[in-house]
Parts: sequence; C-alpha cells; structure tokens
Amino acid sequence: MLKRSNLISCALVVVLLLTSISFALAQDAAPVVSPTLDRINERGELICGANANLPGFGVVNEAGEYAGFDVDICRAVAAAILGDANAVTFRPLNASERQAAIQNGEVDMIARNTTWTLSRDTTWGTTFAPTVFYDGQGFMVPTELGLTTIEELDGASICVQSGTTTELNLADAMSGRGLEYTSQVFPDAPSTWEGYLAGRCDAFTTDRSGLISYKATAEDPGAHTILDITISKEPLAPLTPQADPAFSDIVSWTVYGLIQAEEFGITSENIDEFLESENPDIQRFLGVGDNASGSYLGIDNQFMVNVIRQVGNYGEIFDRNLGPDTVFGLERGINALWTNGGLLYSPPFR
Ligand SMILES: N[C@@H](CCC(=O)N[C@@H](CS)C(=O)NCC(=O)O)C(=O)O
Repeated sequence: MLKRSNLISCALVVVLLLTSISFALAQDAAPVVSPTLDRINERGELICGANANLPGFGVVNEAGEYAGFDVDICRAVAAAILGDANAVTFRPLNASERQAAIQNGEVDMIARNTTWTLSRDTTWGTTFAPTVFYDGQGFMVPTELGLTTIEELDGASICVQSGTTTELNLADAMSGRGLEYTSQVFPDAPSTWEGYLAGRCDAFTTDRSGLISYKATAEDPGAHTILDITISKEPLAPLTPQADPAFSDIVSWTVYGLIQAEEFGITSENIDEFLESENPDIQRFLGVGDNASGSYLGIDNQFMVNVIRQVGNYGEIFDRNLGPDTVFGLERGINALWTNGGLLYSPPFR
C-alpha cells in the first residue's frame, strides 16, 4: 500500500511528466491537412495559373516554355513541394479567367501579375500570398504626340483590358481630375496592345510593369513614352484557394523564403557553403540537423534548399527576368529588401 504522501508525490511526477511531454510536442510540427498538397503529391506536379503574354513576367518563349518572374514563383513552389522546379503545368489565364480558375480548382494556385485587393481577397474565394512585386498603374502614349501629363489626356481615347483593376482605376483617376475620356476595352493583353499600335486609342494604360514589358519588346521602343505618373497601388501577389489554408501557408512561406534567402545572402551558387553554416538562424532556415523548417508545412524539411538550388533567391529571380542585364532593365526600387530601403520583409523562420 502506498502512503498518502507517496501518492501525492507520484501524482506530482505524473503531472510534471505530462507537462514536459506536451511542451515537447508543442515544439514539433502538427500534422498538416491540405487537400491541395495531397493532390499535387499524387499527380507529381503543380498546376499554376500563369500569364502567357507578358514578357518578363510570364510568357511562352521560343522554346515553347513558360518563362518569367511570376513563372519562377510557380517553379519555386514546385521545388518546395516536389523537389523539382520543373514539375509544373502552366495554365494560361487572361485577366477575366482568374477568379473562376481558382474557384473551381482548375489550378492549384495563380502567379500572374494579379493585384491584391479587398474585394478579390473576400469574394474570389482566395487567399493572397505576400506581394512579390510592388507595382502601380501608368500610361503609355505614342512619343510623336509629345504628351507628358495625364491632364493632356482630356478627351482622349484610352485602350484598356477588361477584368482588371486597370479599368476601374482609370475611371477613378480621370473622373477625379474632371477629365473626359472614352475607353476602348479589349479582352486580353495582345489585343489591347494591337489596338493601341493600330491607333485605335491615344494612350494605353496598365500596370507599369506591363507597360515596361510591352515597350521593351516593341519593334521600336522609342516610339512609345511612359508618362511619369502612377495612379494606383498594384501589389502583385500569388493566389491560393481560401478553403485550403495549409496550402496557402506553403506558398506564403516559399515567397518569404525567397526574400529571406536574399537577406542571408544565400544564392543558387553558394548554397553548399551555407549548408555548413554554424549560424543557428541559417541552420533553422535551411532545415539542417534537428531543426524543423518544412516539416511545419507538411513538406520536405529542407524545402528551401531545393528552392534556392533550383530557382535562386528573390534577387536572382528578379535580376534574371527583369534586372539591368535584361531588355527591361528594371532597378529594384521599392522591390528591394527592407534592409536596402525597400518593402520586402520576411517574418522569422522559427
Ligand atoms: N494587375 C492588374 C492587371 C493585370 C493584367 O491582367 N494586366 C494585363 C495587361 S499587362 C495582362 O497581363 N494581360 C495579359 C493577358 O490578358 O493575356 C490586375 O490584377 O487586374
């Protein structure tokens, strides 16, 4: 028979043991439930909604392959989940097709110059991942018109694409300044651009990234001038189905991982050196040793190693597709790391 005092100390030991076990469990990754992740693993590929018509961001190149900044975001997610950046099928989507494609599960995610707005976030059945490109809407005019300000577009006819924030911002920007205009609305980018080139309108309006893309790849770039005005905020971000928050986490943390890798200075070239790092922050980020990283998301613990090795960090993706050595010649601007005065900031990988 146990004495009463012994009983009490036994009970205390049990309570202490249980507490320490549950504390230990709290450090471990909880089981991840994601139907989208299961589907991707079963089919062995990610289905990503993409732009086929926006050089620099998403376009089918001469080899028949998708290429561009947004396309590389899809590839990074495929590398994170499947360990293979090429395990992606791209579905070309024009602006008006995006909502249905994410709602009916035709695609697992979309990375296609899509602006994150309140109404889309709430009515499209979607969750936005962090912004991958901070943009704003601008205007392009034929250089020969010699225009420099938006006020000079009073009475103009303006080419714009349907199903975009562009169409709505144009209306606000013009009416807010008491300016008259007629819009020529087209269903996709190629027809909008062709309409502008054919002189169906005096100006072409879209995200500045789009204007730069079209100008740089035009037959005679000098024939087009981008006005020095930005009429909106266009934070371009990937989209995932709202019904699958665990999958949204995977996409979000892959984007954060690209940013964090740049902040650590880890690139596709030097990743092997970083795998030997003694720095606990870097060991955690890369999932080295006993450190949990991808396991929190239900994917390979070293998911960021696959992403960086195969696709590179944010800066590498930016430079490869849009940077000074490309026809677009974009500077980082506000798309720089927060440590360089930009807006890119990752929460801690802890
Ligand atoms: N960011 C804006 C505009 C996005 C957009 O679709 N832009 C056009 C013009 S640059 C485009 O990419 N069109 C390609 C296409 O429809 O094939 C939005 O999310 O509504």
